[in-house]
Amino acid sequence: MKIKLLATSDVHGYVSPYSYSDRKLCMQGLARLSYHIASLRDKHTLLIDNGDSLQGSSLNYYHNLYEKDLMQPMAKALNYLNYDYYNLGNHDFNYGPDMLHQYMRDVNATCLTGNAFEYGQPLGKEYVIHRFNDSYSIALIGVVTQHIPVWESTENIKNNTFENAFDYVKRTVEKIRKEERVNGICVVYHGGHERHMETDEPTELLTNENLGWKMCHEIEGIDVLICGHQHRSYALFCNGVATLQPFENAKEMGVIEWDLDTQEKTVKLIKADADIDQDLLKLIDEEEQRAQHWLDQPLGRLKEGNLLIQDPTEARIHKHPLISFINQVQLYYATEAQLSSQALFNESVGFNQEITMRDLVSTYVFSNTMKALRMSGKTLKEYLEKTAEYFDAEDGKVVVSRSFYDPKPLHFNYEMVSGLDYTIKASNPIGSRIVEMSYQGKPVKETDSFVMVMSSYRSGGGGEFDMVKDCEVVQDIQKDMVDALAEYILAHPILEVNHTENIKVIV
Ligand SMILES: [Mn+2]
Repeated sequence: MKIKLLATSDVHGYVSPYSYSDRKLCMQGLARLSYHIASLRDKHTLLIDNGDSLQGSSLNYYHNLYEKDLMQPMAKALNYLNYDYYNLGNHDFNYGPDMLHQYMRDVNATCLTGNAFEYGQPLGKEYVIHRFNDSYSIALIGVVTQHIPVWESTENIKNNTFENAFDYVKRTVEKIRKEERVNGICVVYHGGHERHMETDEPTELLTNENLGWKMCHEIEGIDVLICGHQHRSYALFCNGVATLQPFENAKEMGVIEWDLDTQEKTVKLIKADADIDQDLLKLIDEEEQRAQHWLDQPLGRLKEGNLLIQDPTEARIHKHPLISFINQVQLYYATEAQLSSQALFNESVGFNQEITMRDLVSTYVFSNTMKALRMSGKTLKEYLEKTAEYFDAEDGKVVVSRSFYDPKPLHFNYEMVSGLDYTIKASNPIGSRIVEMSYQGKPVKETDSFVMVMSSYRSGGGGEFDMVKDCEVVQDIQKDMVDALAEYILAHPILEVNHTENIKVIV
C-alpha cells in the first residue's frame, strides 16, 4: 500500500494569502495550499499540522484580543480542510490555557502532542495507531520542544510540564516496537534539526531546543520525522529517516509518499502557489474584514517625520530612531529601569507619521511581554559582547556575521541598548568587542548595578543570551508589546522621540 503524508507547520494564523503590512498578494496561506491538498489527497492520505497556529497573523492577533469567544479562525480553517492530526507548538501556549483549550475543543482533528502535560496528563495522545485497513497501519507520535518554559510567561504554563522530546520519542518508539504491529512510525515534532544533515556540524548552540538530528541518529525505528519550529525549509533523508520542515506561514507544505510494502519513500516540499480557495477565505471573511478595519485605525502621530525602516542593516549599525522609540516606550512601563534593550526584527516595516495598528503589527511581529532585570556591570558587558557577535569586519567594512543569515535569518538577535554609551569594534575577536562603555559619562565598572528592561523572550535567555536568564526580575510587565505600544501612543497623541546616537559600531 502506498500512503501519503501531507504536513504544514508554523502556519501562524496565515489562512489568507494577502500581506497584513501592505495587502499585497503573497505565496502563503492555507487558502493557496487548499487545492494542492485536494489534488494530492486520496483515501490513504493523512493531513497533519505541526503546531504554532494560534499566534502570528493580524487575524489571529485581532481574534485573540477582541473576539476570543468566537471560534478561532485557524480552527475553522483546519476543520474546513479536514485535517486528520495536529500537534502543538510553543506559540500555541502564548495566550494561556483558556485559549489553548478552546482551540483544542474547536479543532476536529486529533491532537498528537504527548510530551506536554497539564496537571500531569498529556494534552494530546501518548501515540496513535492509524489503521488504513485490516493489514496496514502506522504509528504517529507528536512532541513539542520542551524549551517552552524558556520563553513563555509562567502564568500561561503554570499547570504544564514538558518532557524532553528526545527521551519521550525514544521511550515511545521502543514501546510501540514491542507492543504494536505497525508498518512504520512517523514522529511529528514541533522542533527541528540542530546539526547540518550532511556534515553533522552543529548549526546552533546545542541546548536541546531542537533534537531532530539526534532522533534520526540515536533512535532505532523512526521512518518519518516531520519537523517545524525553526522556520526553515528542507526535505531530505537524515541517516535514512525521511524528514522535512515546511517553511512558515503556510508558504510550503511537506509531502511524503511512502510505500508501506517496500518501505520506499520520497520526500518533498510544494509551494503555496495554487489558485486561491475563495470558499475558505469566505469562511473567515467577516473576522478578516473586522481585523483589516482595526488595522487601519490611526492611534497617534509623530511630531516630526516617520520611523520607517529603509535599510535594515544601516538601521542596526546606526541605531535607528525607531529602536530609540521602542526603548522609550519600554522605559515608560519599566519605571525601575535605567536601560532598555530592543532588537529590530527581520522584515520590520517601521512607523508612518500617522501610526496605525497596521504599523505596529508589521513592526513588532512577535508576541512578547517585558521584563526588567537587575544585573551587574559585568553581566551587562557580557550581554553587549553577545549582541556584538552580530557584526564582523570584512575589507575594512562592518558587515553582518554569516551565522545571522545562514542557515536562517536571525537579525532579531541583535539587541540595541538605550541609556548607555558603548562602542563595538567589529574586527576584535568575539568576547572582546566592547571597547568603550559608559553610563552618564562614567566608565561602567563590573561591580555597578543596573536595571534593564527587555523582551520576555530575551530575559529568558532566548537567542543564547544565557547571562541574563538568572538575573533578578525587578518588574514583570505582563503586557503584550503591541498593546503596550498602542496604549502609549494613544496616551501621547503627538509623539516625540528621544533619540540619541549612543552606539558606535567601528571596524
Ligand atoms: Mn513557529
